[in-house]
Formats: sequence, C-alpha cells, structure tokens
Amino acid sequence: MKHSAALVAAVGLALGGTVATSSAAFGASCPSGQFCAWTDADFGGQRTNWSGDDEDWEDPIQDQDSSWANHGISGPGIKDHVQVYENPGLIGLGTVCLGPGQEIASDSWGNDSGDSHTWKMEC
Ligand SMILES: [Ca+2]
Repeated sequence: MKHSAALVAAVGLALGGTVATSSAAFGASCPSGQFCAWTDADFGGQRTNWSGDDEDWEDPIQDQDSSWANHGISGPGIKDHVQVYENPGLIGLGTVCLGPGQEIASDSWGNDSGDSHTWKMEC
C-alpha cells in the first residue's frame, strides 16, 4: 500500500508539473477568452476578468488597475485587441491597449487609471 500511495503522489506531482508548464506559456493567470486586470503590478493583488466590454468598471479594479493581460480569442474578423480608457463610457484618453496574447506587468501611464474597456480590431 505504501508503494501505491507513493506512486499516486508521484503521478500527482507529474500532472501538477505539466499544468504549471503549460500555463507558463502565459506569464499571467487569466482564463482563456478573457481580458484580465489586476490591482497590483506583476499580475498581483485582486484580479477582475471580462469576456466582453465593460463601460463602467467597479471596485476593486476601478482606477486601481496596475497590470493587464489579453487572453482573448484571436482570429480573422475577431475583435481581439483591448483598449482601456481613463473614464467610464469608453471616453477620455486611452490608457493601455493590448494586442492578442499581450500581457503588461506594469505601465506608468496606465497605472490606476482605468474606468472602462472595449474589444476592438486593432490598437
Ligand atoms: Ca493599483
């Protein structure tokens, strides 16, 4: 029994290693198909994620966004870029804009400034 338990543990570790390796393709932990923003730099603090647009960010991410990741689906004719704006309603200055798969660990211009975002064809 001890041997079996050790084997199970080893398999579990191997599976864990596989998951860690595949997710390492992206530096940030953000679900596939979604745009994510974190309250701290380097994808730390609290994460908020969206599959669609949001014209009025709420707590905790409103004006607290410090890192971002675009894990949206990409392809021909798909709005796969994400533009963040400094004001609700997709108005005001753009803060950060992410291409497909792009992750931004920190940005002095966009830091703690986001209030809304939209998916678009290009930045
Ligand atoms: Ca912040």
